[in-house]
Amino acid sequence: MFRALGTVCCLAIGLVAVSPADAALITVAVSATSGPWDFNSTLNSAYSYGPHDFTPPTIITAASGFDFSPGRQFTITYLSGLTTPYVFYPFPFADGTGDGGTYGYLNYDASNNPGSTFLYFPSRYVDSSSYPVYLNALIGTFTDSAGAIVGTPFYVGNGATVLAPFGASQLQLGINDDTFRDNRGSLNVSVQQDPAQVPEPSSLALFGLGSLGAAAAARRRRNQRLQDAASGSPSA
Ligand SMILES: [Ca+2]
Repeated sequence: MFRALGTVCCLAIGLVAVSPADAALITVAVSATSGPWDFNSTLNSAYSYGPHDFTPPTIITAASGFDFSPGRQFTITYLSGLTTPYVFYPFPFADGTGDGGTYGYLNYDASNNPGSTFLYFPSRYVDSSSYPVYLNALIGTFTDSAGAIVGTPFYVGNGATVLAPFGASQLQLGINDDTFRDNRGSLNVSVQQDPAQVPEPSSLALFGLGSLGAAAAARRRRNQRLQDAASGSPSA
């Protein structure tokens, strides 16, 4: 009977589906004046860009329900909004391509090139396989809780799917520019994370019950063998 109970419980464990936790999804605004990360002599000192006139990045943390464990996936999607790299100039979209309007040199290939300030853009530190990365494109990076870059900053543009590197505790978003104080506008961006597959409490309970059943069956068989040995009966 105990053996049968253990078998039933073990079968039940196999039949209980894992249940997803709630998906994390938020919509955030990224200001045209936001740099994707801060830097100074002690923070991200190897990742400087422009004359440092940006406002703080948009920061997404675990407080919004996201899991920054290594390898967890984040999907970043441009929803709406426009920015300008100069006050009166045409409006680029999140990929920096602009509206193709009056000032045709929007789509400026910032990539690994210096700007009019002779200083570089955040795109200098993005994997070059993403080039060209245009002026005012949306850029992201994972950081630790102090804002120190973890892994490699990445191009987002109209959307990107990225994996959290080891040591990450937040995701930061900003704009690819050198001089930020003359920028206008903002982008609306969604950040989504598919739920991790975690066992339901009921399956955990069944697992415990199954273990108890199996242990009881083993104990009963052991006791039976001891009794059989004491009585001289052959053991099964
Ligand atoms: Ca600018």
